[in-house]
Amino acid sequence: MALVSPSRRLRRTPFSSRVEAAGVKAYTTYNHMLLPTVFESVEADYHHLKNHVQVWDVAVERQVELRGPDSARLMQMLTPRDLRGMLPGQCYYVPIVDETGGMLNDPVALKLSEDRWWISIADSDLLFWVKGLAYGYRLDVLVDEPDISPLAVQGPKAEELMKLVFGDSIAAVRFFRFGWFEFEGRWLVIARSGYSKQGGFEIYVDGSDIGEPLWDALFEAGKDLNVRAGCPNGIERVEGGLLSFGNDMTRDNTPHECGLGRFCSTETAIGCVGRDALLRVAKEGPVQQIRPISIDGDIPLCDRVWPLMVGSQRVGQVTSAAKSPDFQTNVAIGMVRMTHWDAGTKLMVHTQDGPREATVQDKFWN
Ligand code: THG
Repeated sequence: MALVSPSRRLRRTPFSSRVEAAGVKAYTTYNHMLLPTVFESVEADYHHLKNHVQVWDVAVERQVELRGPDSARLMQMLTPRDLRGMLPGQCYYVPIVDETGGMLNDPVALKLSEDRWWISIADSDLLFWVKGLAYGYRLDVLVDEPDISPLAVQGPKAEELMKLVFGDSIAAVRFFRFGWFEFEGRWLVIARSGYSKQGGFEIYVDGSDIGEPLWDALFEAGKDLNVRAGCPNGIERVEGGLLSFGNDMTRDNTPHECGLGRFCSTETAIGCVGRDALLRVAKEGPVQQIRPISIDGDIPLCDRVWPLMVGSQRVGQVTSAAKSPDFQTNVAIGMVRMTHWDAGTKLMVHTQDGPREATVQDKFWN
C-alpha cells in the first residue's frame, strides 16, 4: 500500500513527535487520528510486550465527556449494562447499542463523579449519537470531547515503571479502578486497565502540553527496565480475545453475538434505548457468536473478511487472525453460526491466498 497523506483531518496526538522519534513503522487510523501498529516488527513488539514494559500512544481512545445533572441518566440510555452500582473511581467496559440493539461502540466508561463521566471510545463517532440523544431528549448535560489523551503503560514491568514516576501508591490501584496522581503540578486520572492481557495502566493525560514531558519522564525512569515505545499488538490482542470494533463487530451485531452478554444486565438497565430489542434477543439467545478459531498453515495478512465455510455453505467469518509465536498456531477471532460453533468443529476459512483448515476453540489463548 502507498503512503497515507497527512492532513488536518488525520489528527496528530500530543505524543506524535515521540512516536516518530521512536521509529514507528506503520499506523492505522482510529477516530480520525493516527494509531501506531508497528515499531520493530509485530512479532518483536509482541515478545517485548510480554517480557518488559511498553509506553503506548493511545490518544485515539478519545473521551466523550458528560457533565451535568442528567449525565448519569444519559449514560444509562447508552448501554444495557446496569450502572446503578457503579461508584466514582470505577471503570466499566460498556457495550453501547442503538435502538435495534446493534453495537455502536465498546468503550470503557469512567465515573468521575455523579455528574461527570468519561466514555473512552473505540473507533466510531460516538460523540454525534450522544449529542443527538442529549438534544433530542432535552437533557441538562454538556457533551464534548475534552483535550484528554490516554497514554498506556503495558507489560509485566508496568507497575515497576509507574512506581518510579508516580510513587508506590500507584500499586494500590486495582483492576478497572482509577485514582488521581500528580505530574508536574497537574492531577491526572490513572486507571489499571489497557488493551492487552499483560497488565498495566492508562494515564489520562489532561492537556496536550504535558504529553511530551510525561513521555520523556517515563523513558528516563524506565532506562533499566528496557522500556520501549509500543502499541496495541495485533497478535497479543487476538490471543487474548480482545475485540476490535469495526473489525470483529459492527452495528449489525448485538452484544450477545459479540460474547459481551456478561456486560449486559438488560432487565434492570432501565432507560437504555436498546433495551426492548435486547430483551428479545437475550431471551432467545444469539444465533451466531464470537469464537476463538485456530487456523492451520501459512496465512496472509487479515485485511478483509474471511468466509468460514463447510462445503459450499457459509457458516461464519474470520475478521482478525495472526500467527502466534507462543502457541504454535494461527490465532483468530470469528463470528460463527450456532450450528457450527461447538469447540472442535472443523471448518474451512477462505483467505485471499486460498482456503485453510480451521478449528473452533473452547477458549482464547490465555
Ligand atoms: N482502554 C481505554 N479505552 C479504550 C480501550 C482501552 N477504548 C477503545 C477500546 N479499548 C475499547 N475496547 C476494549 C476492549 C476490551 C477491554 C477494554 C476496552 C478490556 N477487556 C477486559 C478483558 O476482556 O479482559 C475485561 C474488562 C472487564 O472485565 O471489565 O479491558 O483499552 N481506556
